[in-house]
Amino acid sequence: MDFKRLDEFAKDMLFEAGRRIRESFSYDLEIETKSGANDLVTNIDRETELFFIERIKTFDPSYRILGEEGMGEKVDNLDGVVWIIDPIDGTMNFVKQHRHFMISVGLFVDGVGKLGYIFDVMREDLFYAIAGEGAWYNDSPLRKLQPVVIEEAVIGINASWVTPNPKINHEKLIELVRAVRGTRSYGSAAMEIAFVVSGKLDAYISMRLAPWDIGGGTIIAKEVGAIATNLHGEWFDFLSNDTFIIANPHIHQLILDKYIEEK
Ligand code: 2AM
Ligand code: CA
Repeated sequence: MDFKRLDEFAKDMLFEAGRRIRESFSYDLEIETKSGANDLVTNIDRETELFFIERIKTFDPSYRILGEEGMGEKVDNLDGVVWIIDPIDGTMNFVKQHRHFMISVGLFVDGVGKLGYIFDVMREDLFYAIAGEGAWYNDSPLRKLQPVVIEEAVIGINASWVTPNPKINHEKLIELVRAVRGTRSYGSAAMEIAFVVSGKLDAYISMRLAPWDIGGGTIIAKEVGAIATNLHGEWFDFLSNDTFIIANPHIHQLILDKYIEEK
């Protein structure tokens, strides 16, 4: 496969999707809730996913699309070429802040990640990777992650996991919050992953992420030496939701061993 050509195709598609989303602020958003009051979707999420499906199917009708909004065919395996897409990651930020939301795209061939993109729509900032060739932030190559110790780490975590919750021992996470230099919470998993692969964060942890939240980011992670696993230290099937950690390789195992205790 010609990944250079696919990379150019993917970037054109992302930049145009970004333009459309930015223009959408001039008309009304239709906002609905999905699984709960803080799980939002808008007409723009759906329209953007449809735009990707139309573009990709025009490029090659055999390609399949696994998108958050389920606007394409049902995808229950990763045979052949599958694009895993979140048209807007951080929908609450999109709705409330008009910034801090990303488009996340991963191209998988027979289940192996080949091209990964995280696009910050309002800043027009692109983090991306071509498997085996490297990763970039716009035109600048991303470096391999440099060693970091836990005391100097800045980690991304949502405050709700540090309160009593059914998924994880929050007391241990409090110890982690005390051990590190600082914590951040941006409200877009793809943005936090983009920050880890570019060294702006040293780890990001979530109890509940879907394939489209992490598909593109895990491909970029491999190129810079960031380690992405579920909280058991395992790789993902990219078809179901899972727990998630991406971290600098020097602290990934330490965080799992010392600070993570799932219920
Ligand atoms: P979204 O905006 O695409 O829904 C917010 O903390 C992060 O978690 C966002 O990346 C958000 O993605 C994701 N998220 C929110 N609700 C989710 C759910 N029910 N399952 C998986 N990821 C979710
Ligand atoms: Ca989304």
